[in-house]
Formats: sequence, C-alpha cells, structure tokens
Amino acid sequence: MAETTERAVLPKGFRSAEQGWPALHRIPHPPHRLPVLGDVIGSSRSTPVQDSVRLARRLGPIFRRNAFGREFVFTWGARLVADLADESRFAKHVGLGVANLRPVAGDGLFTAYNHEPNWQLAHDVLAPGFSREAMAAYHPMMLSVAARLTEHWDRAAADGRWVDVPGDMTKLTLETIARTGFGHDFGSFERARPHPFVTAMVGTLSHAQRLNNVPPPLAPLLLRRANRRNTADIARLEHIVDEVVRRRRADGHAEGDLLDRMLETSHPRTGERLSPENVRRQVITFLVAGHETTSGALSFALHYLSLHPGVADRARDEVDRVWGESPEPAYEQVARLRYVRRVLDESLRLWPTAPAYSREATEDTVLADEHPMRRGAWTLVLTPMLHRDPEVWGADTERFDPDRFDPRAVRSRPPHTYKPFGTGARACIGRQFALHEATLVLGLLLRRYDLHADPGYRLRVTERLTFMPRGLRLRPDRRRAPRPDAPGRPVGDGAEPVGEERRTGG
Ligand code: MNH
Repeated sequence: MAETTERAVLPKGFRSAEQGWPALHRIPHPPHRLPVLGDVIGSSRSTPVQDSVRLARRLGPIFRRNAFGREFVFTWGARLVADLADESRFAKHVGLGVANLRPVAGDGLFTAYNHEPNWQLAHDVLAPGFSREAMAAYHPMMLSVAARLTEHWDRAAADGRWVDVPGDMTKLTLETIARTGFGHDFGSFERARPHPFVTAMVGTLSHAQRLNNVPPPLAPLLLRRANRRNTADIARLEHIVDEVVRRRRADGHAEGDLLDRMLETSHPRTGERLSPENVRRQVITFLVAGHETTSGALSFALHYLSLHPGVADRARDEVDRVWGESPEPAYEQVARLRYVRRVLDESLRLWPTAPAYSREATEDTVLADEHPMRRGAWTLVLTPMLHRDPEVWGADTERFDPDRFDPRAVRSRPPHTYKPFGTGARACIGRQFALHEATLVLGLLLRRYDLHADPGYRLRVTERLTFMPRGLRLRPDRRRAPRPDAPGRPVGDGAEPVGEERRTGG
C-alpha cells in the first residue's frame, strides 16, 4: 500500500534527463554545445517543433537537446515509439508545453497529472458526451454552424474574393464546440475580428510555448510584460467561461451536452461531482482543445486539396455518390466518406496539429531493450517525424498521398506508427468528434466549391503548441451539383448562376 502511494505521486518539478536516463551518453545531441546556454546555436524560438524536426533528421530516432542546462530526450523512431505505447510501463507525462498550461487549465482533463483524482472523475463523467448517441445529437448543430461558413464563402465566391482559411476554420470549430458542448454562441461569423476568447487563447498558447525558451530562473524577469499579458489573458478566458456557466445555471439544463454533464452528472459509481472550480477548468480545456487543433487539421486538408486537383476530384465524386441529392447529409452519411477521411488522415500525418506528446516510465525499465530509464524519466514523442519514419512510410514521406490510408495499406503497417491523437488512457477524448466534424465540413465544402490555390503561396507553419498554416488563403468557386443519372455532368442547382458561367458573364 505504501508502495502504491509512493508510486502514484511523482515529483512535479522539471526532471532533467541526467537524472532519469543512466545511459544518456549513448543518445546523440547536436554538435557545438555551449556552456549554460546548451544547444541554442541555429535554433529557432518561434518554431521549436519544426526546429526539432530538422535536428531529428540529422541525429536519428532518439536524440537529446539541452536548453539552459535542462536536458530533454526526443523520440520518433517507430520501434521506440511503439514501446512507449506500452501502458504497463509508460504513461502520459505532463511536462514542457502541457505543464505550462497548468495556470490556465489546472487539473482539467488535458493538463491533469495522472495521480490527480479529478482526471478519472472527469473522464468518467464526460466520456458519454462522446458516445455515438451524443455525436448523432451534435450532428444537426454541426450542420447549422457549417451553414454559416458556406454563407460566408458564398459571398466571397460571388465577389471573386479570397477567403482566410485558418481564420474561417477557427470561427467554424469554435462555434461548433461552443454550440454542441455548451449551448453557447460566440457570434464569430458576425464579427470582423476574432472573438476575444480566441485572442486570449492564442496569447496563452503562445506564452506557454515561449516559456520553454527562456532560462527558468530568469523567466519572471525576462518575461515581465509577457507574464502580465498572460495573466490578463487568463482572466479574460475565465471571465468568458464564467459567463457561459452562469447563463446555463440561470436557463436550466440542456439535454446531456458537455456542460450539462459537468454541472449535473455525478460519477456513476462514487456519486461524486465536479467542483465549480474544476468545471471552470474543464470548460476552458474543452473550448480550447476542442477547436484549435481541428481548425488546423481542416486548414491543412484544404491546402492539400487545392494543390492536388486529382485528389479533390476523387473526393468530390465520393461526396456526390454517397450524399446524392440530399441537401444535408444524415449522421451516418459522414462516416461513409472513406476517401475524404483519408485526405484528413494524410494531412494529419504530415502536419499533426498537436505535434508532440510526452511519455514517462512508471517503473525502472529499458526502452526498446536499449535505453535504460528510471521511474519518472520521460521523453517527448515527435509525431511529425514518427509520421515520416522511412522504415514505415517509405522513401517519399513528403509526398501527399491519401492512399497510404486505404485499409490494406493501414493493415500492412505495424501498430503505433500513426499517432495524431496521442496514445493510451490519456489519448484524445475528442477524436471521433473532431473526425466527424472535419469530414462533414470537407464534404460540404468539396460538394459546394472548386478550391483555387494562390499560386504565390508557400506553406509556412506557425507554432503555438499547435501547428497552423500561416496566411493560407483560397478562392472558392461555386460549382453545380451533378445530376445523379448523368454522372460527371454538371447541372444547375436552381440557385444563383455559378462557376464558369458566371465568370464569363453567362
Ligand atoms: Mn484532443 C488530448 C490531439 C481534437 C479534447 N488531443 C489530446 C492529445 C492529442 C490530441 C495528441 C494527447 C495529448 C497528450 O498526450 O499530452 N485533439 C487532437 C487533435 C485534434 C483534437 C489532433 C483534432 C484534429 N481534442 C479534440 C477535440 C476535443 C479534444 C475536438 C474536444 C471536443 N484532447 C481533448 C482532451 C484531451 C485531448 C480533453 C485530454 C484527454 C485526457 O488526458 O484524458
């Protein structure tokens, strides 16, 4: 008993790799290490993950970096990552960027330490909010939010204007999680500027990332103004969610959405409920985790669709075939878009929008029979590189090819080689939600528009713990729905003149 108690509670402070990895010398690091500063030469502060990806290509499947005396181990080789997925010896590690979010998300689901009782409690209370039945109930709400997006894109198409893809996808996904989870409307599509929730969120995510790039003892001094701004951002987020909760308490409950579960549902076995402070943490967690990464996933997918007309045509044919003439797809018709889903899978392979997760040893062990680790030692899994391991994905890993995800190809790969949603008990609870929403929206957009790329655009990826394509814009063009009895032949849908006809003056 004493043993299990001791095992359950590990120290929370930063654990440098020297303490946990007895054979650290075997793990390569970049040349030209500086005293005190560590491996800062040539490193980029605003894109730490892409920076690590560059190093990973040179240093191999496991390597280390040192920043201001703190030593980190990075892992991406498929064999090593598969071993880290063993839940009997490893668990989620709350470290680095995730730990930096503790001031805002506390013991909410994403940032909770494994030993904190509120993790299991909230997990058990909220998991039914992602069941099939719950998802089917969200589907009509997702459709109505998507209609706001297409109204906006229709106007842009009519005027021949560009659309701001990440901006619009963020409006869409924020409204979707707010509406389905919390019965709330932020009015994003009616605003010229992002909602203050989004601005504050972007601030805290960027701040959490930046904290990793300064020597910890100097952080209070160097980041005085940034810290002050961050405190204000957190206060803004708390103020906004308190208002969402206050309104729900005043208006009474809504049939089993996430907020209803947070406020009304007690644990099925223990009868315990979430405390008001914890509810606040969970609402922030779900509003943030529930939209930023899905927005990025949609944006990258649209980028690749605009660059690969062959892929877009095939995806569009599938949408036309599966959805037919029904003006709005039924819940079951979304999962049947198998090829659209592969487009999404492949986009998340190249740009997993939550690009890393950490694992710690729960006992003294040897990673992949090679690297001894003491209990509590941890490593960061670099997902973009796992998804580019040539031993798994072949030589041309940069090529965008949704067929990598056809069922036969998937079966031919070893398990644990594709991890955009993390792994094990602490993997993403919102995975089905995100996949349903993103597949639905891609289907709707493909059916309605041809997507024209900006010929001058070169993909640049912004990091704020997440990945997002910077400055991506597309020109949507209304297309006409094909008549089911004449496959491939475009006919009018009774709406305004569209496509080629309109642009040439009809
Ligand atoms: Mn999500 C955990 C990626 C969409 C809510 N999410 C994770 C993790 C990854 C992840 C990776 C594991 C992190 C870790 O091990 O430290 N999530 C994604 C991606 C998308 C996504 C790539 C979209 C695409 N996530 C969503 C949505 C929601 C959500 C949508 C909510 C509606 N995610 C969570 C929560 C957790 C999580 C909550 C923490 C789960 C837990 O620890 O129990």
